[in-house]
Amino acid sequence: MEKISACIFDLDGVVVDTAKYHYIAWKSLANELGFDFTEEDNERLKGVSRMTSLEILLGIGEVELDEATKLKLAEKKNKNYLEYILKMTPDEILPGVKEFMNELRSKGVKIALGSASKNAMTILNQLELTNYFDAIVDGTHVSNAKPDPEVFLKGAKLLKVDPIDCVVFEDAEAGVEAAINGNMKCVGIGSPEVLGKANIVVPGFVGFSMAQLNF
Ligand code: B16
Ligand code: MG
Repeated sequence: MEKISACIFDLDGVVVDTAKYHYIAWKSLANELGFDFTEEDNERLKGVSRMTSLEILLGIGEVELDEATKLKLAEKKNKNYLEYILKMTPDEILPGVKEFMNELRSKGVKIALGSASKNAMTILNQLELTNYFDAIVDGTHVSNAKPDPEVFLKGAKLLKVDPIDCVVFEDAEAGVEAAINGNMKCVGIGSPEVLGKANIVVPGFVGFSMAQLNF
């Protein structure tokens, strides 16, 4: 096995399923604007920033708005989304995640977060997971969205490890590309059809261990 100094985790879709709450909040906004927003549409928002998500949603509804209105709508959606987030509990951590993180800790592998979300700190606190991370980089710290590798490279820098010795865990295609663009290894969490560029793709963390990081 090659040297692995750090594992960098995406948040939504890897550590926790917040996509369902994003969906409720975006759908409610779309309905207010007079059009429907399906679960299939919601797939297009995974891993994408809040404002880009809004642009995609408005494109689906063929609605054109000025910048000030867009900012207000994004804020409104986030307020609604936060009502769900603030009710989350540690039970919502996806199965196997904590066990794998405990293994990493016991083997001296550093752990970082690399998420597009500006609500990452709130979510980690709700999940009581904040203390598991040696470094946290989220949507409030970066100016370039995935597939730009900025979020992961910042994590590696904070941990003082070489990108080549990092493994990224990602559920979105743009996130897998960001890892590759950062010269990091990547485990895709989800389906091989979408995440085929990752070194390996697994459905989730149940039964997952460092032994599988042998690529
Ligand atoms: P927020 P990740 C991403 O999280 C979500 O996948 C994406 O759907 C969301 O639009 C984005 O965070 C921004 O979230 O509105 O909370 O800032 O997968 O990068 O952890
Ligand atoms: Mg994600």
